[in-house]
Amino acid sequence: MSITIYTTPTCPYCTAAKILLRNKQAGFTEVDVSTRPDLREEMMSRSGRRTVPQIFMGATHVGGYDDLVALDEAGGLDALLQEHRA
Ligand SMILES: N[C@@H](CCC(=O)N[C@@H](CS)C(=O)NCC(=O)O)C(=O)O
Repeated sequence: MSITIYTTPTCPYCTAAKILLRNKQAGFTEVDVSTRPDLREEMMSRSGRRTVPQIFMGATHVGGYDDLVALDEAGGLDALLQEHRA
């Protein structure tokens, strides 16, 4: 199961989310939706949201950066990452 993060290059929340994941040594696939309306559509259809970032762990939708931080603060992120480590 892999981690996917939909991003755009200019989005500070995307940068912050990637830093948090990297700090936890979590590998991820980045999908830049800035020039790909089809992939933005895929992101919106999978997440029901239009903002970036949108983070998925396998099929599980974590949400955006705020959701990632909230999950971490609640103690749930490390366990989820453990499940999705390659
Ligand atoms: N609370 C969200 C904020 C995300 C957000 O505002 N992203 C901006 C780019 S940095 C965005 O997608 N703006 C476009 C829009 O609001 O439609 C999160 O933590 O992920």
